[in-house]
Amino acid sequence: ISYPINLQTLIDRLDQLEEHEHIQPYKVLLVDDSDTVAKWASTVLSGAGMVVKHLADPLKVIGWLERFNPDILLLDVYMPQCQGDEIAKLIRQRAQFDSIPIVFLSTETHRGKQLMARSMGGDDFLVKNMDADELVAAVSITAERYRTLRRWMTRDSLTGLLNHTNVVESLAREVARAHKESRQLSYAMVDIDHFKLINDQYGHSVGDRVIKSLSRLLKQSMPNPDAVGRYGGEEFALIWTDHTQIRAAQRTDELRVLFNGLAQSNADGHFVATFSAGVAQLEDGMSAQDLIDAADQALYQAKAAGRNQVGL
Ligand code: GH3
Ligand code: MG
Ligand code: MG
Ligand code: MG
Repeated sequence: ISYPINLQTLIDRLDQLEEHEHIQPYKVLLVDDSDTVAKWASTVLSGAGMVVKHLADPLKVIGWLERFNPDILLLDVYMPQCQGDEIAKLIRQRAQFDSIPIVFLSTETHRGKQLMARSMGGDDFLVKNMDADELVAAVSITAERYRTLRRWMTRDSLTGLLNHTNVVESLAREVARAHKESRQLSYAMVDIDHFKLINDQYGHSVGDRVIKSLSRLLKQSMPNPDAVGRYGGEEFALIWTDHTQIRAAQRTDELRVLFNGLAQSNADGHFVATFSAGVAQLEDGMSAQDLIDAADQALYQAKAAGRNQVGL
């Protein structure tokens, strides 16, 4: 099916929104030695739909940041074991936690001391006698801002798919898991055929729409939306977990047929776009890069053999 351009733009927007449909509740890690404060904050934030984990011992925070992977850390300043701002400083020395906001929650009302704590790596400073609404608003605003930031860092803006860096990281994780647990793993590199011609004949905005229509198809058809990434311009990466090469090639070929069936629209009417793909499977001793290279080699064969086909 094809739609007029303005409607198509709207559909693309909705597609991008789709991913936000399954909004995950914010995960809050609350570090406070006071049970009273912890109980109050936990009740308020859980009541607003958040998932709260309370830690009374600040020295356990690093382990819990890794395990719980919170959207936000609420940190008391005065605790018997150590100061919250010292904890913040320690966390900020580790790049892996850069995208977790730290908000102090303290009875401290002295401006200078608040600023000092923030200079140690805190994003905000909340004073403990606030009302419930204020706490919920402050936590959700900061958590949401960081989520948006993370989304921009990991996703491609044209398609909403994982970007190059993140799909390669995702593949590396799956390669490690497949080796460790002796699972099958295949990888497909998909490349639109003669894409330069599409750009040259119809213009870049039509080219962009072809890229988006393929992204949408791949996102909707893959078992897990994060198994698809935009590897490069008109190149896509498909991670087929628990698939042999043959099975992954069959399923990639089904996608190829579906893509053939889409009518792409330009100013004068419709045209058909095609892709070629190369599929490789993980063998003993192979790295993620080896897998990508093998798929690339198979893609090259598919192109040389006439395009619009899946190579092994
Ligand atoms: P082949 O069948 O061998 O893959 O031919 P091709 O023309 O698709 O191959 P090539 O890789 O040489 O061309 C890809 C082109 O895609 C080059 C580049 O200008 C274009 N391109 C890359 N990213 C984008 C994008 O985001 N939007 C548009 N419209 N074009 C893009
Ligand atoms: Mg305290
Ligand atoms: Mg290419
Ligand atoms: Mg191409």
